[in-house]
Amino acid sequence: MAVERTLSIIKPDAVAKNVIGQIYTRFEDAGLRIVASRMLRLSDAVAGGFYAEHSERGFFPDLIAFMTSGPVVIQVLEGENAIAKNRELMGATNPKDADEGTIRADFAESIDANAVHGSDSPASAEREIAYFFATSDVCSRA
Ligand code: RTP
Ligand code: MG
Repeated sequence: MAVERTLSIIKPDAVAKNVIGQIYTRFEDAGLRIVASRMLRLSDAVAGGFYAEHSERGFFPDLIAFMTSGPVVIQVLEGENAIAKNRELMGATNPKDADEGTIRADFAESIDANAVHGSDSPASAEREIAYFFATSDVCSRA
């Protein structure tokens, strides 16, 4: 199986809950490596560009308001099957539907404040990593 990279965001609710380290441990325990990392506050423009695929959806204004409500921690995760593995660790979008033991089941409050983001395909991973990191910022081991 190929080594992949994926873009992960610890959203404002999880940063506010002080569980950055607990979420990083889940990535590491699953065999994913953090190969780039930064903490920042998203502007409306940056959050809107990131979630551009959802710009026509009714939930878009709430999504942008939430993503800009506090600092986020953004990382590139690297490992075998990293994109699907991270989505498994995250659990379903709505924490009410998320499997026991997933990040969203354990740390998320609602479909809006759902703790983490993860790229959903190789194409989105490539776009999303480039959106937040220069190639030289990614300390890949692959
Ligand atoms: P994400 O992109 O944040 O990793 O989440 P996802 O793939 O699981 O879900 P996606 O469909 O990409 O939606 C992006 C974010 O928008 C919010 N959302 N709200 N009210 C709603 O019906 C609704 N649907 C989506 C969620 O916060 C979701 O994470
Ligand atoms: Mg998504």
